[in-house]
Amino acid sequence: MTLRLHNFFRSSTSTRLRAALNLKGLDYDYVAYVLRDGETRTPGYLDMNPTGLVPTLEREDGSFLMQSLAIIEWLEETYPEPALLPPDPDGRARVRSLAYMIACEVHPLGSVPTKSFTFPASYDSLSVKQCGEPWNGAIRLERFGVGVHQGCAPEQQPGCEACR
Ligand SMILES: N[C@@H](CCC(=O)N[C@@H](CS)C(=O)NCC(=O)O)C(=O)O
Repeated sequence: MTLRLHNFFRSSTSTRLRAALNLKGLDYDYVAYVLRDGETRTPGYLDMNPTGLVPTLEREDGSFLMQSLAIIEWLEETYPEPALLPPDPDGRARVRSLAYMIACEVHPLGSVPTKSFTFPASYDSLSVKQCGEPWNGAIRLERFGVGVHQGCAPEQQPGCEACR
């Protein structure tokens, strides 16, 4: 058996893990879930990952890992080459600080629970943008020279992979 990735194609946490797996050149089986259909809230999924979130990595021995950054750290320690982190402590601190900015500050604002509490009746992206502006991690990331997709005009969104 190979690694099995339980994930959702449009989930940013799943995407960061797929990127790490692909950069390391690791083979894995892709197991797809649809979040809005509640497919990660079933007893079977909760047995693998009690948080009901994606991604979950199933290992060769049938055990499971959760939390995308913890899984990426595990990959880095288990399959050190090619390395995802730079060799020097300063470089490692820089990469980790960018990763934590996204995971700790940007991601929670766009998560399903945040959006459903904040905009229970009518969720629209303009309101989310206005609400998120004071904490907009993307702006901080750009100060580090990291390009961030800010979203297309409505008429361009159907053709844009990142907006879909
Ligand atoms: N800190 C977790 C966050 C995982 C997470 O929020 N996953 C989202 C998709 S990006 C999810 O499963 N959402 C479904 C839900 O909240 O019901 C990680 O990095 O793995």
